[in-house]
Amino acid sequence: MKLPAGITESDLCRRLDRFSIETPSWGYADTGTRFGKFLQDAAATTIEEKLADAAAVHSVTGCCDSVAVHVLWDFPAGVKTSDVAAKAKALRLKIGSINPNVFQDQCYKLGSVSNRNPAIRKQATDHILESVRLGKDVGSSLLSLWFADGTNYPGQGNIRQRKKWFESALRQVHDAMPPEMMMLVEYKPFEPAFYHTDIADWGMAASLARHAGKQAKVLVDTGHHLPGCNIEHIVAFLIDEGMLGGFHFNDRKYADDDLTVGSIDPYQLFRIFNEIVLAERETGKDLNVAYMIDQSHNIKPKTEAMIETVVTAQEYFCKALLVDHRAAAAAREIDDVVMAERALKDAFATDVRPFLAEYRASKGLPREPLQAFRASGYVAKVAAERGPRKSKSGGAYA
Ligand code: RM4
Ligand code: MN
Ligand code: MN
Repeated sequence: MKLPAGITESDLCRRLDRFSIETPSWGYADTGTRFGKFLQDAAATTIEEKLADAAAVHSVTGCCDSVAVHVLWDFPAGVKTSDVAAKAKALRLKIGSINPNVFQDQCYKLGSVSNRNPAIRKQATDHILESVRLGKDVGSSLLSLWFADGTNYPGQGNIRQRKKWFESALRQVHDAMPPEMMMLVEYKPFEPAFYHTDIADWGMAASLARHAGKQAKVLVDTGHHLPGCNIEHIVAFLIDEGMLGGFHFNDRKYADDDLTVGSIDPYQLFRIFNEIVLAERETGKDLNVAYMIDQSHNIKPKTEAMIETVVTAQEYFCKALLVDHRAAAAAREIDDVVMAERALKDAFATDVRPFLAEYRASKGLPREPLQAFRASGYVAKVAAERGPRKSKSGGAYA
């Protein structure tokens, strides 16, 4: 494997040791499209089952000991936060980002914090404030905010008024956060709203985060851009502004498809990691960025899809570590566009899988996480336990 000048294999290993990626509790559950939901016997239903699956993924990959939770789905009435925290700890996991849910209840049909009705705005803000408290209880310092707020028709809402409601809600939440907590503001251009989304892009998210306060940054979900968007450019820009807070990784072809990472455009994933590695090399320190997965595996088995994604993310991060940035910079100095690009292409083309297999073996992990997971029989075991408890009807669209 060709290494960039001045970088050793042990440098790569040390950086990989610090590369971890959070898996989402909802990625282990039965999900679907708006046309329906297909159930898998092995898919998790309760937070206990989701944590068990996350632990199984971590046991073969070694780099995902943190689990994102969605408040409404994971903490229904009767579930105690202290129990969840204790269960996670027993499995050697941490509860990671806290995701409030202000999009599912009937009252949010016309918006949450930008709803015209002050009582609904208050209900939404109170739920997010409750999520801040929940984060404190489970030892999480990340509050991850995604809003479905938007309108379907021109004239339906006063866009500037809604912006002001957003500013004041996020400010209020920010003021309630403990000093170690970070607020991540996620953007999405469309869906479920189809005319305008209140936080449609990274610029709006950055503006709202700045209004909220110093502990607020932008969350880039790789599935939340219009076709053709240059995501790594956004990433580089946000890094330079000190506003990049984290990622929701997934892949897409058309919309917010939530496919496994790298399945459609692995070069894009590599280019994103390349911007991160370049910035880290320039400053000599790791970026403080939360790497998270946000996927919904409707066709693939949940845990296998998660392992695939984690392994792919690790591979492409490793490839980005192979970019000879000095060679690229030297090529730029003489306007040699071809060789500057070549530095990226060479790294991208390198097969890092044998190196990563050795790296895993050196840590007592399986060389091939997916194969080891299949051999463990975990899916069949949990399917036998969980399957009979599930209703076989699936979920209808209408
Ligand atoms: C949204 C967005 C959020 C996620 C929900 C379930 O499209 O990506 O991050 O929490 O889906
Ligand atoms: Mn997301
Ligand atoms: Mn999404």
